[in-house]
Amino acid sequence: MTPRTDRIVVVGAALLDGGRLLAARRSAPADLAGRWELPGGKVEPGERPEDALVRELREELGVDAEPVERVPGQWPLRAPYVLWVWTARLRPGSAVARPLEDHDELRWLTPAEIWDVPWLDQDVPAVHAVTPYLAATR
Ligand code: DCM
Repeated sequence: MTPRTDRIVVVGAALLDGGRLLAARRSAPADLAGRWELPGGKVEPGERPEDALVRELREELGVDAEPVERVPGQWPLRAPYVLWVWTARLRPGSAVARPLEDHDELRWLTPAEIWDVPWLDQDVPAVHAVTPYLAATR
């Protein structure tokens, strides 16, 4: 048997607005429900990760967003998934973010509030990596 070395990239957005970070509470699946994440999802075969990010934010939050920069690092999720994160911002005229598919609540967190929500365990290191970017967008 050949060892499985391929990974499937899950993109996550550090969506920033006015120095706040958007956190999304998952409503499904049951083992993740109630925990908070950087919204995003799986990159489809042949899809650019940045395009997947824009698509996922449109599907999940109803917003028109643009990726700004890749946050260095990658964080293992349940195999074979690995999380890559981009900072992102709302395009002018975008709709207001609202939970549509996999989430039941959203919060725009100030730097002081970042750790007020129970993030998914696997998102915690990514959220740490994102915190320096909050000050930069104020
Ligand atoms: N996932 C995660 N953290 C994120 C985004 C996604 O742990 N910030 C996980 C949840 C799913 C998988 O990645 O197991 C695919 O995400 P989705 O179901 O949103 O496509």
